[in-house]
Amino acid sequence: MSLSLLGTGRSRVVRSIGAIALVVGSATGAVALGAGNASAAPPSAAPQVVPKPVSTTVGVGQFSLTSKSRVVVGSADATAVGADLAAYLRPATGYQLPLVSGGAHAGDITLQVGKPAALQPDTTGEGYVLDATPSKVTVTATTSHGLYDAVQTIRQLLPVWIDSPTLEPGPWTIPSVHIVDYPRYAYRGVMLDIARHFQTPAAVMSLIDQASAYKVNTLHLHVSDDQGFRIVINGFPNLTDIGSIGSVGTDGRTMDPGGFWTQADYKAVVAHAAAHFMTVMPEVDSPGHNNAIIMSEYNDTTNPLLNGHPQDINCSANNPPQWNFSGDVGYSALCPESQNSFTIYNAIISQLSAMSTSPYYHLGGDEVPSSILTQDRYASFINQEVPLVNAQGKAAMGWAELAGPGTNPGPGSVAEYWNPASGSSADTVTAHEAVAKNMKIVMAPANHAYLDQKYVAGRNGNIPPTLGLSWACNRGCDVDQFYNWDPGAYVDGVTDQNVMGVEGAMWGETVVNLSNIDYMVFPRLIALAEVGWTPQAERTSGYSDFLTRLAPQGARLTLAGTNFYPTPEVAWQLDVAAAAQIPLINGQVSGSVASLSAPGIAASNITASINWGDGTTSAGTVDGTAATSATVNGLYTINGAHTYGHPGAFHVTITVSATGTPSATTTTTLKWHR
Ligand code: TNX
Repeated sequence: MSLSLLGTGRSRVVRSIGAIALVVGSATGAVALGAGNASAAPPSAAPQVVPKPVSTTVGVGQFSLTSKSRVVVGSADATAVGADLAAYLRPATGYQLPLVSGGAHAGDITLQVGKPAALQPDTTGEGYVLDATPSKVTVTATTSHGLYDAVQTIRQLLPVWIDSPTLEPGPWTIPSVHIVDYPRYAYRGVMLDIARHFQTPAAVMSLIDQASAYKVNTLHLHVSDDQGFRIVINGFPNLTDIGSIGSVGTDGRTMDPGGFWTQADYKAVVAHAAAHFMTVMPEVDSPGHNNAIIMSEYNDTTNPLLNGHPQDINCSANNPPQWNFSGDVGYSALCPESQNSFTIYNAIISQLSAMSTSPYYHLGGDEVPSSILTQDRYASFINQEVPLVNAQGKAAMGWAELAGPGTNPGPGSVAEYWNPASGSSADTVTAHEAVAKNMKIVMAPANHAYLDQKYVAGRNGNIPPTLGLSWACNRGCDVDQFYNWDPGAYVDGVTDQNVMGVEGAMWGETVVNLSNIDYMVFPRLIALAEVGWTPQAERTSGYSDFLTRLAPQGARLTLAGTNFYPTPEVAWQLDVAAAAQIPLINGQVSGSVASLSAPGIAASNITASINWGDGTTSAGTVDGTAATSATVNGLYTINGAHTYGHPGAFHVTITVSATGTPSATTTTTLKWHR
């Protein structure tokens, strides 16, 4: 019995051994409280956690979170994360979940900082040990970051509806499990380009919320490129007054709207990231990808910080410079001979560094053709810029060209390898140059890590039609391409000794808003999060194992309002939950009876049937909008109408079906007292 209940235990496939209806509370007579549902436990007891933990041992039975449960924090350094945990769990459960210290009671979740022997191999401090038994859940981690990582695991051990922003009926169970977990790589990043298309701080915070749920720990913000400069820099008002006027033109427009953040906006994003245990690393590309800076400062002759002749910063193809809001690259550069270049850069580097939490500052360094700057002049620029970065207490990171001939990227510097080339290809040269310069490497080969590449391209189609590029993925890069590679064995001679981590890069040429971004980022970033976290040996159980664990993330993203591409590689599931409160007034029900997550399935292809528990069954209607590249993969509502002939307690069963997907069911009890 207990074993058959391991797993999420609700809204699952109908191959049930009988539904369990829990009656929660009693109604006032006018309103019936929907109750717990839970059709069958899934046949496999393995918890569906992404990224997959280092080791997971499933025990017997399950823990139940109840209205009496508390979050027990063992010490002050666990308090903030304990508060996060309670805040994650309150909306869907409706439980108070008070934060307390002292001994744990049955039903409590305890977070404590300690040094479990099992975490000896963890060099990052992000590891944790999680024990769930039928009576309690206990987490021990060496740092509060480890506790936070464990909290993300706890969320995934609970049924998917825990991520609902509104009350859900439960039950809220966690399988008995012993998890020892820590990351493979210290650096697991997501890059967002807010230069090609301006994005609001709120959009970036939303990305932080979702990325951190998969233990991504670095937000790399690309805040400047040819088409825009996005952060106010004191002393250089033109950088935003002029530099932020536009974004890459899409949809037949020459230019899309621009925008910029104040320093207060930037600090708010950094604080939001810190609260999610993510550091923020800014990037202002250099010496190329610089047209917005050049357009801003070329005529800034009266700026007292410059020498009156700022035109000498311009080494671009065009002199004087001109705006170009297309996605062109490789035509702009700042001159390494101009003191003004470094006066401007010093202001940018010092102000952004002071506001940023990452130990790294990303100075770009990519794609400067030798026709614009020779390698000597490129290296000269880098070698003058690196000391400015180091003077702020930051190590330099850059695209892997940074490691090229003549550069001196400085102590602790990191090369971000973007080239798709692998193995012994001659095009892997930048990775070897980085190793030769004792640099660490962040792996982001474009054909495995560029989130702006189309899912399906070229001869197989063009998905999504209006978003994405295909230069690195000329047949498209779906989730498999993001999952099936090993950063420590990608380039011959570059091993985990050299690799510091992985990063997904969301370039902004084609993505206009958060919904567009989310559609390109998810679910592929989740694959990269596992590549960066899970030991390679644990991933050899294969891609299908990953896809099984990815499937429930569809409902979690949907519930969070996060758009995503419902790739056909994943057997997305129907997840249905009875409404927590179904109004039953004078024997009549009319309106929403359940919520449904059905990634990639149009409402018109879903049927719902409601067995009212009094001998009648009627069809429900399915309302909501399926995802497109511009709308969130919607949560559907099941509506129904029924009139009972007499008072009583009625066991209601709601079943949803769609071709090609196992149907799902949920049960609830309606009570009508006269
Ligand atoms: C390459 S590779 C770029 C970006 C573009 C991106 C588009 C590299 C470091 N830079 O400037 O936005 O391709 O996919």
